[in-house]
Amino acid sequence: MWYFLARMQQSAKISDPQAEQSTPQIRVEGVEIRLVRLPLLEPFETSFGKIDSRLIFLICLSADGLRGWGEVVAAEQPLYSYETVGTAFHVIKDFLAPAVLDEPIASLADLARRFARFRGHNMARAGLELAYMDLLAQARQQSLSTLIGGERQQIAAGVSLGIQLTPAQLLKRVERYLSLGYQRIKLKIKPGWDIEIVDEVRRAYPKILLSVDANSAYTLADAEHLRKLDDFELLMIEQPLHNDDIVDHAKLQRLLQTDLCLDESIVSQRLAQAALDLESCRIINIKIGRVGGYSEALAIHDLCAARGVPVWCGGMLESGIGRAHNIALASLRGFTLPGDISASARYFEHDLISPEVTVASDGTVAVPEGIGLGFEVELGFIERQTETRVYLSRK
Ligand code: OSB
Ligand code: MG
Repeated sequence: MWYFLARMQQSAKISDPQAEQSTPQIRVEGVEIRLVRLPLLEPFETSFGKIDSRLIFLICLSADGLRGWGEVVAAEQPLYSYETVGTAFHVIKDFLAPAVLDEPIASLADLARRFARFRGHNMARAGLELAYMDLLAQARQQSLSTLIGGERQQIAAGVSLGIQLTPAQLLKRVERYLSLGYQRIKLKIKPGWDIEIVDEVRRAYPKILLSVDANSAYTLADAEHLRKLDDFELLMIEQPLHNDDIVDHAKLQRLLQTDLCLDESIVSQRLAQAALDLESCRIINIKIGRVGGYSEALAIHDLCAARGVPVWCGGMLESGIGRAHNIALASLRGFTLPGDISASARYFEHDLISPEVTVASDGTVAVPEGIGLGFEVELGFIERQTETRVYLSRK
């Protein structure tokens, strides 16, 4: 009961970050879009495909001499979701940026309301919400974490390991990240790369926090096969079934002991609520991009906290700019499981922020206390890597 009351008070703070401190309205003068190519140190393979670089989609909002940064996490191909760099570019340029530039922004809720009439394109809207929140944090001289009511000084780091050519290569990577202190290992699985490799990793490391992520590679007809995963004491099985399903997942959850976690299916607070009502999962992965920004991510966090459902912060192979936002989000009290938040060096030779994100030997990432993102944005490096730059301003 005590805990519940504490949560209720905190929710009130979270859902209206400006309730306790007045903020000047933010009059956005320009929306800059930059597409920045960043090679990955290693290719990343999931059940839906393999990539060896990211085209990082940055948004920079300017207002009153301040610059707020956000990242659109869409990929180049519509494989994880229907959004792409191209669709996000179109939707931002033609619909969302004009709504941002229209009138001074009073609050996060005001911004979310302007976007509410548009359907879908969550990653595009999230990019603008992120940049706005960085601006707001700077205007209030606060860190992003403080702005949203974060309580943790450190967050638990996990790593998501892609499909490898051989089980031996996978084991080598598991060993590497465990020796670096990572608190949870997640294995990407697909038919043909599942039971045997989980068995091998589990036998080598009987005690670690281990989970799997199928990115929708199975159907309910595979239930008997997936039941074999119950033997390995997994922390969770992430998104085994179709990307927009919550009904079959509920049927599958009833057949499994292992907790299911939904990623792709949870695109809004409404769907999170429906999935919890249906008992489609017992854990939720919150990705700010997938759910359309901070307003929705905070609402899902609050919903899950009120229902005692653990959440964790997912990743989309973001640059340090998106990662800084993920770190802030994961500092909220309800993020009780290690996230897919890894060091910059796990992804890139050179990140877009300094200092780079590092994981301490105890497997934690420090939540920065500096204003805004809490990291410097490496403008010179961004400039050198920029493939496309577009500046939108009020007509
Ligand atoms: O399903 O969580 C996923 C990366 C791209 C698209 C989808 C996913 C992922 C990851 C990587 O698992 C998480 C990360 O380290 O950023
Ligand atoms: Mg996932």
